[in-house]
Amino acid sequence: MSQHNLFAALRAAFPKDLDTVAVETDNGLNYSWRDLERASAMMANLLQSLDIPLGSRVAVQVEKSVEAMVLYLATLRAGMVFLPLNTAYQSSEIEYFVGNAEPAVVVCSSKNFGWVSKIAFKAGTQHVFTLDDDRTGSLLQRAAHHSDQHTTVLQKADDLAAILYTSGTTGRSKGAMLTHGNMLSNAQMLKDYWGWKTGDVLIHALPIFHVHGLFVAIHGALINASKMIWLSKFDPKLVIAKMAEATVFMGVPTLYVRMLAEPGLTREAAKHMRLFIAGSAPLLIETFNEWTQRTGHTILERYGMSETVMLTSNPYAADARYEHQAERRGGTVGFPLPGVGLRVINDEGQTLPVGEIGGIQVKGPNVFKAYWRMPEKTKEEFTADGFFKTGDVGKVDARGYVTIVGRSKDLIISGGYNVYPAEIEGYINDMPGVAESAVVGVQHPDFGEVGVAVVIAKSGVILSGDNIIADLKSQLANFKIPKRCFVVTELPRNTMSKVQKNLLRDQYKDLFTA
Ligand code: MLC
Ligand code: AMP
Repeated sequence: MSQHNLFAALRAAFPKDLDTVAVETDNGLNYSWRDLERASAMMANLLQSLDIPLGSRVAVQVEKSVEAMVLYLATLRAGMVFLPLNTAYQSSEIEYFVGNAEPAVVVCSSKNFGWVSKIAFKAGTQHVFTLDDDRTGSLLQRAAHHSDQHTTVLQKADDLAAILYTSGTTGRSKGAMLTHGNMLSNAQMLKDYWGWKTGDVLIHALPIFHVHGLFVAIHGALINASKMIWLSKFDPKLVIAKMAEATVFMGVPTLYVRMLAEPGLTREAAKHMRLFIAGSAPLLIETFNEWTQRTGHTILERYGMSETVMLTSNPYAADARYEHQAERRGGTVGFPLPGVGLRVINDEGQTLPVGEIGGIQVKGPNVFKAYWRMPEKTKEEFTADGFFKTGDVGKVDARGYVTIVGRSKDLIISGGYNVYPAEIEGYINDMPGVAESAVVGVQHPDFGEVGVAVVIAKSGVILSGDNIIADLKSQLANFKIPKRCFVVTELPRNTMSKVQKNLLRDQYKDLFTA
């Protein structure tokens, strides 16, 4: 069997001189390529010593650190499946993911060990380790006893590398199963498409529990043997200061908006940079234009999903191999990437002509295998001829540029994080005295979009919006909390009695922008 382990391909790209710097952190540490190689070998040996089968899930909820990235590499290396979890998730959210994925290993911050281990042991997990962002924790202590030599476990392209939980259209979160082949094909293609060069340096300022920071950014740098400037948290001033030593930056639109608010963002500050990439949420044309004016650089916007990694991208430069490549166009997400099939479909399932708006469907080596233990859901989300229904609504123009105009899925994207109104409504509806609720997304100058809750009380009950928000905060990840909550006497309904969310969105549209 030939080797398709994603780690093997990333490792093969390491530079000849393993003692050069691979990662430089914001607290003054330098990790060489040899450090990544040895530390991931030790952790991979530890995972294998646990006597758990190949394909076991390793669920990880830890603060951002280089060691957390090494744990990701070690998991691939050992033929296990990485399951990253947002650090904002609270116990009921973690309970669901751990119960559903049944990980053999759970790694958490030591401050959360009490409640996380309780959930994990209840779900049958045998091994719970801690890992903190100051290079401490039982994971590192245990790994220190293992050899720094390790032979990467053979994997087929179709073997599972990671599970990313995402809610999609309705119901509970679904685990999107991504294979080694999904991610390697995407990473190799993007290296070429985005013109990665020898000497490129990436500023890594995103969290590492979603596609953008974990896969697109890390794979992009590693497969090009590029150094990463590793920021534990996004700080606009620090990113601008680091631009003098870097060439590539990736961010969600909120990061660009926040950097534009800094007077230090100038052409001079950005002159060493080669490429600014944005995605995960719509980039406003105003942000796109202002960035060009202030820095002289045109942001390259691309579009992707947890289920598919990257799907479309604006061009890096005009390139004869991709006949239609031309300029980066604000307001569009560019062209389907090489190997990605993309079509726009109407409600009857017919492919629409140029310029017409419909549901976006995609196909390609990057598209995930299935939803974890949900064969019915998986079937629903694919067409008979193998296209995945993204839930995004868009159009393709005559030159092939794709524009996303909306979503058929009821989803709010806030600062690059997905928030599912149905989930929040479920929590509000369970509160005493609540008759019904609706959560809608409205424009926000910083986060792009935020949730607003509109609630009806049961007859005779007096509710307070602030109390509802406080109650939600005690149960849910902070980014999911609606920024405002209104208690009203009725919700707008259509003739079928369905709440008309479009009217609510309209009613509250200027709440944060007026
Ligand atoms: C933080 N807050 C948010 C929020 N992030 N509210 C709404 N949406 C968000 N995204 C709130 C917190 O609840 C808190 O509120 C307050 O802001 C301060 O929290 P914080 O953690 O200190 O915030 P900050 O560090 O400023 O974080 C903002 C951010 C972060 C933009 C840096 O959200 C972020 O890193 N976003 C990137 C998400 C990302 O990587 N997405 C990629 C998905 S992959 P309070 O009330 O408690 O004080 C994907 C596929 C693809 O979509 O195509 O890439
Ligand atoms: P996630 O499930 O977190 O991976 O989020 C994927 C969703 O983010 C997509 O289905 C889109 O709705 C949205 N998205 C990603 N990139 C873009 C973009 N450049 N413009 C608009 N929406 C985007």
